[in-house]
Amino acid sequence: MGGTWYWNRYPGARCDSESFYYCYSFSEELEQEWEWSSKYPEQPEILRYLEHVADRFDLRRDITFETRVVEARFDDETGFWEVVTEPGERFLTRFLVTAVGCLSAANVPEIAGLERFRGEWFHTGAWPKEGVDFKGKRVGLIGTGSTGIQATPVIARQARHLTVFQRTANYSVPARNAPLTPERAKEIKANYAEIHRRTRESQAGFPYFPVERSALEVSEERRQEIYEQIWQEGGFKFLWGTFNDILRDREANATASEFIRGKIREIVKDPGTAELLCPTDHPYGSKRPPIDTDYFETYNRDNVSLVDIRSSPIVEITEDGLRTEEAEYPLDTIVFATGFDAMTGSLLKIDIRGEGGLSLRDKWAEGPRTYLGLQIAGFPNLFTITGPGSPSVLVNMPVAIEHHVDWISDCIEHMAEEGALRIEATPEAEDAWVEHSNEVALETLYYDARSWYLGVNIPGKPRVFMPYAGGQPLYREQCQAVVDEGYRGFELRG
Ligand code: NA7
Repeated sequence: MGGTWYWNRYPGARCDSESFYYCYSFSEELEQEWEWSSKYPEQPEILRYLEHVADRFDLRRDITFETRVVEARFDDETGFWEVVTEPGERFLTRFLVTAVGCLSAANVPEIAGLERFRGEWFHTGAWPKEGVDFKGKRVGLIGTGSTGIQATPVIARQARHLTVFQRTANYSVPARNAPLTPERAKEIKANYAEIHRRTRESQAGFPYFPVERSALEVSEERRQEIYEQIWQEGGFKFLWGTFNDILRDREANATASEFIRGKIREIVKDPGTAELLCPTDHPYGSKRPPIDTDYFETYNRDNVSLVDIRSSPIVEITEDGLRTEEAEYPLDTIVFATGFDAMTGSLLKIDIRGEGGLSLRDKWAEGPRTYLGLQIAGFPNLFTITGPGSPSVLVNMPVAIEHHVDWISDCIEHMAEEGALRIEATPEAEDAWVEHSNEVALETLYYDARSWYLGVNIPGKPRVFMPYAGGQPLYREQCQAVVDEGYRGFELRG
């Protein structure tokens, strides 16, 4: 139970969206009875919330655990999907809805020698339930994405020594986590309807009021004041609540990127380490922006060192540690915070076959193609919750998920009313959506980074910008227009 929040139980795992809007909005009772402890809850608390939801709505009886789906085949004649699980059990279903997660297929890089390592190694996205004891250990951590940035300070406090292997320096903004005071919790509970409304109407699913100002229209002094104020507040607001062109205009972005680099140089005492930690090869926000608790501060500890594997790449893992081109690092434990085969990885692990035996792996060989991120031409009655081509990972996830769940449920209900048994995106609608998605992505700075949004982190994966970058309002408007025009772009058959 809990998906992402079941598997990612690495030290420091917590949500980067605030608890009161990283939650479900479908039940007022649930909102009122659940008590969040803090602004950014830790993984165990989110998992407890998801378990509570399952119990409260009596969902467990409808869930089969410990069941890996390996195949799904559409039968042209009967119009049913046949779903096959690992032990070979078969299920027939009219509709197949995938909710396999955008960031669930762990990426353990192929580094020579891992099999002969005598210590222990772990991927953060498949963390052992019993936890890992770092006490007295020399730990190596590979990866400085959101996960590595959350895990570093916590592991550093436990380990004898922590060596962070960094390929790309990353921007990060302090989370400023704090307990939710009873007054704040009360205020939130009194305003949930408004909070949810704002999350649905905003660009990225956060309840902040939209900012209309450009970073380039204010004076240098005012700009610094705004950055400083929101840096002190902390969180994603630095991207969405400072200026409206940080993700669209290189010059505007440069002011935010430089502000963060200035903060890194202020925080990190050793100038050489500070320079290594300063990102210079991509604009802030063009990769998923992490938020942190004491990440940069951690490099001031005596038991933490940073190794630049961009200038001196990892060559191999030995029996006793890790060797780069320049040096060898003896280690007891290696932590891979190396991310995921994002957006398509979990779907393509399943052998999905549509009409005429068409394989999804073949169809997506050059990158994912969908209509609205909800359906794939050639795969009738298959719906993909937060599929590629939808805002998904660019939006606060529960908001994106609930939108899709509602859209899909309404669609199936509409079909029942109409007596339709089959719905399928037309190839023309899919082509137009892919074209539109590419156009809106080109208006942003997302192509300026080597990110998992583009699949660059996985060797051999096609370089395609996978989420929909047009923002929630435009996306929701189009999903609604499609429905209003009688499911335009879909073919419905009796
Ligand atoms: P990310 O954001 O994909 O970060 C993975 C990190 O691991 C990143 O710093 C990578 O460097 C690094 N990496 C990946 N492969 C290698 C190899 N082979 N060698 C060295 N370093 C490597 O994953 P996260 O788990 O941090 O975050 C994923 C999302 O989950 C997050 O954005 C939230 O939405 C939740 P790179 O930058 O590619 O040079």
